[in-house]
Amino acid sequence: MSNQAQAESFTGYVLPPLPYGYGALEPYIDEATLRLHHDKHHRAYVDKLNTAIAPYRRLHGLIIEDLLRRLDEVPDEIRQAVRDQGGGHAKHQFFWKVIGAPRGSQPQGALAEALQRDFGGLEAFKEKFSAAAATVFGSGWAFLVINPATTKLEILTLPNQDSVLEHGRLGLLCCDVWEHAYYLRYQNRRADYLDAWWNVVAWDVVTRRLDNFYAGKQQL
Ligand code: MN3
Repeated sequence: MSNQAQAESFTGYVLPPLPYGYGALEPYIDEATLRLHHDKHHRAYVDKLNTAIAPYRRLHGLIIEDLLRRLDEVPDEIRQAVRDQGGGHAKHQFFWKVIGAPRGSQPQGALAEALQRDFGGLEAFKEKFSAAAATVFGSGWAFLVINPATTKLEILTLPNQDSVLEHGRLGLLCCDVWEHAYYLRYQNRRADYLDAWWNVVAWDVVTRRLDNFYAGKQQL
């Protein structure tokens, strides 16, 4: 089959619908920002990723996390596009899941214990995470991850759309600090966005992600 024909038969990655209404995170994250962020920015990552990999049939059908884990097998000419656009798709998919309408959830069980052990408790963790997120230079993300080698929790920041999977870590929580995530409501006040963002963190989901890790289930 020619590359052209493969490209035509390739359906590719799909933009998942936002798992809540566009206004669900008000007043912390406004509806206009969420609409643009999901429908325009996230869609663009998906579309550009699909364009990049369409001619490379052996890369088709992988879940996005596996594609990012196997970046070294991706041809040189599209590796950066896959890192950027694929990383963008994976992280936004992750981001939408770990935030939600405020429902008063708190870290539970193993997560609560690990936050105490590794950071001195939830409030101390939040301070450290916010400080790390506030100092990401330019565009990037902050993450709470588990290091499978040590089973300790770590805070990690990465530029652009780089993936924690490239660093051998599994993400539990992530915060988008690209300006497109907050500029409409908060302009240049990233610290105000971060303060508001804690209100929409879905701690029940984050708790389950760590429980899944301990149970040996794949993180998605
Ligand atoms: Mn974003």
